[in-house]
Amino acid sequence: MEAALDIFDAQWALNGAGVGASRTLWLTGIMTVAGIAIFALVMVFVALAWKARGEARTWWVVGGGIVFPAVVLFSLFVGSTLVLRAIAGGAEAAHVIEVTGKQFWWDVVYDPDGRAIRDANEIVLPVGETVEFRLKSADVIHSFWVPSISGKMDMIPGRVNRLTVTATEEGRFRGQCAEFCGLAHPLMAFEVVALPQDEFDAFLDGLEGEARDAVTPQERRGAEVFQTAGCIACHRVGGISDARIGPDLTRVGARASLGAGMWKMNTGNLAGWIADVRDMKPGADMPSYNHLSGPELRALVAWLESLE
Ligand code: HEC
Ligand SMILES: [Cu+2]
Repeated sequence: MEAALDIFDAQWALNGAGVGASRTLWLTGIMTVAGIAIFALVMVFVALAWKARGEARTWWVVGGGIVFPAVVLFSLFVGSTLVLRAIAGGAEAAHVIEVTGKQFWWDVVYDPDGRAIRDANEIVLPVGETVEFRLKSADVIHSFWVPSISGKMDMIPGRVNRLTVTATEEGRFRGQCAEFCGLAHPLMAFEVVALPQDEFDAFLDGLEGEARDAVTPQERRGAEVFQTAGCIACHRVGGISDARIGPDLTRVGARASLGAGMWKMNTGNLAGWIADVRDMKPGADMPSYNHLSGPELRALVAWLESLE
């Protein structure tokens, strides 16, 4: 079984694929260089104070050991506060995306005040536009983090935290829950897809409304199994069911990953997920369906894959 995205490639704070990430990277560079230079200078001060005698020694100690660090720390504090403010935004956002952390996956609503288009575990962004994330939690504290694009922000039950983000490069990036939230916490990831504006608009239009109809007899059989096996108690599929206990599956077949950024989306993994979810993602709050017959499982998987 193949994992979804390569962590060392797609979840990397040094990519600088977003405004927040680039500024943080820049600040990290300044802090590192300044840190090394200051360390060297302070060592020089120590040596000078060591050699000096009487009043001169006091001056080196007070100047090099108190005044100098105070000035340096204050400047770095001002610099990082400015960067933090720039990152935290307040900027007028072109789009709002609401993301709710749940044990152990992500509920996504585009344009929550308007069209309220639902999805899960994959977040599509328009490149070059400011996006305001409204971050919530349905259970415990999670933390929303896409290192290549932006800094992290906690998701706290009963609160709405805002994070303004601008992706500056097209691509596929990995996000990860950054606050221990239970057994499957390290397996609570997601994918961010940064697309040109027109493709983003087309994506949203395609996602709105009902799922694609079942066409082949096998797909129709799969849609039936989805209802009789009880999946509808937890999952929404536009036009078929409206439950919100588990991830929205209206376009599950179009997602690149399965199990909240964990596995590659493909036939084998999808069948394995349904038949034995506990094995695919220990801690996932979904029952295993190992009692489904082979043909039932194959039909169900064929239908889910057709939902794009
Ligand atoms: C009791 C509620 C519940 C039932 C019933 C249920 N699921 Fe789930 N399902 C979940 C939860 C919760 C998750 C998220 C697990 C995680 O990633 O931590 C999930 C995840 C999934 C995913 C992965 C989605 C993604 O984007 O990664 C698929 C596919 C899925 N379920 C299919 C099914 C099918 C098919 C059935 C019926 C045979 C079913 N589920 C029944 C709760 C349920
Ligand atoms: Cu979490």
